[in-house]
Amino acid sequence: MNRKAKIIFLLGTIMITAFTVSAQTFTSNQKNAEAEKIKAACRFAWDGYTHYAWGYDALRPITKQGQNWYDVSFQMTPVDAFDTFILMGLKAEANDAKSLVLSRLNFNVNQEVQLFEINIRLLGGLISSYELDRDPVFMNLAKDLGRRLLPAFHSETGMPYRYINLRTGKTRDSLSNPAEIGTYLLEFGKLTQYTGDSVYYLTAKKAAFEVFRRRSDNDFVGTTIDVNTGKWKNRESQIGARIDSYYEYLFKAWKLFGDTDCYEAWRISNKAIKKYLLKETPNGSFFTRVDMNSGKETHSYYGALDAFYAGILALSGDIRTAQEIQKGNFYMWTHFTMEPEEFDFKADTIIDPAYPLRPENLESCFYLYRMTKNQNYLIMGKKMIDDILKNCKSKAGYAEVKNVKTLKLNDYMESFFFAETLKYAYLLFAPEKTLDLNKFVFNTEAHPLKIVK
Ligand code: DMJ
Repeated sequence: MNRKAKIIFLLGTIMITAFTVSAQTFTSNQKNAEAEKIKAACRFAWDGYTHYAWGYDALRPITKQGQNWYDVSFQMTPVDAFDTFILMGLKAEANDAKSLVLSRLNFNVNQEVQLFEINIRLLGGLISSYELDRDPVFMNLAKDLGRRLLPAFHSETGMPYRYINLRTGKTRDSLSNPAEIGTYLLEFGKLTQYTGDSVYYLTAKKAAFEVFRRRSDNDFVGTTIDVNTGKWKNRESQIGARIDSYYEYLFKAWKLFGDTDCYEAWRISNKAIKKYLLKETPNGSFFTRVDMNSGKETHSYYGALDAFYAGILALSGDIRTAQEIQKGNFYMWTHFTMEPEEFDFKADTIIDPAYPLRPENLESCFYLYRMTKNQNYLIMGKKMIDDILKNCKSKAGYAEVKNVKTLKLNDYMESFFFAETLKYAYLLFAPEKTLDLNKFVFNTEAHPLKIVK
């Protein structure tokens, strides 16, 4: 190449580079506009709830009705939504939600509930609401609920039953799983902080470690276990449904409370996860499923729930692996119109075609953006948000997708759409000071809890 050609080539390269970077750069005005768009979506969804489902657990946005989980309402949507409204600065919506919670939420009812869901959505939501708003009624409700949940742990091993009656304390269903056994450390630890009673944290920690000490020689846990006999009933190991937040809470109990036992359990588990489950492919990295004893692959399935792990790795400082997984997460989202609940990453085929408004992919995108400031995560996040707002929008809110191939909708809006999906989407574009990750840790339902010094 002669001198002139070299200069032209160099200039061309500079221009292409400059164009690529500027095309991928969000100005602060553009970030504001994205944040405002998500706030508007949140207002629209809440309007639907207030018009058609006021006081119910959830909204059915297509037929415009309310729906409860049980015979009585536990105000799932307002509890889950309150802290999101606070973070978004939606004052009127926060007041609405608060008035419902304070005037209607009552745990003194003869009703059996699922311990895990009540803990992550309601107990986590109430504690977080108290920490952001300081109204003592939130904390009184949390303490009352926590006390009613404790008898669930009175099994032969200390691992909890899946269901408990809030008034009688009667328990049911000893066949549980690591997520439904190990996801209490954060909420119960906070109860210990606010009641001064160590029973909460000790109970939650014992349960999680009863799972951990039954791990295989490969350091894996299975998917189903009997909380009385302590025997594994399903030995498939993976990081998605029924196991996910067990790992999440081991790591986050260290972040929130500085519990080094939990960190060590997470470190050992994470080493096994990375050694046996993590699979690199040209489309990004995915986690596979194995038999907990042999380590042999059972299914090469990966899905919406598994996507959270990139966020945990990003928080832990393992950015390189997190980035590879997020590449896989985004492939899963874009390859099939929208993210399916589960796909076979080797066969590249869908196993479960639903998209029930899940947050995990956006959640990991949010953590990676915070940790790297790489604009690509804003681009990824925007694509996912735009797909949700376009494909899930219905008459009075946002509906689950029954099948990502046909985009047919299902008449239900999960409360975690407010608690998590919209929150992570908003925080991705909002100024960092809106939520400082040095001061807060999110529970698995994205309720921010203040880090205890
Ligand atoms: C939420 O209830 C929680 O994030 C839970 O840990 C897993 N699934 C849903 C959201 O997908």
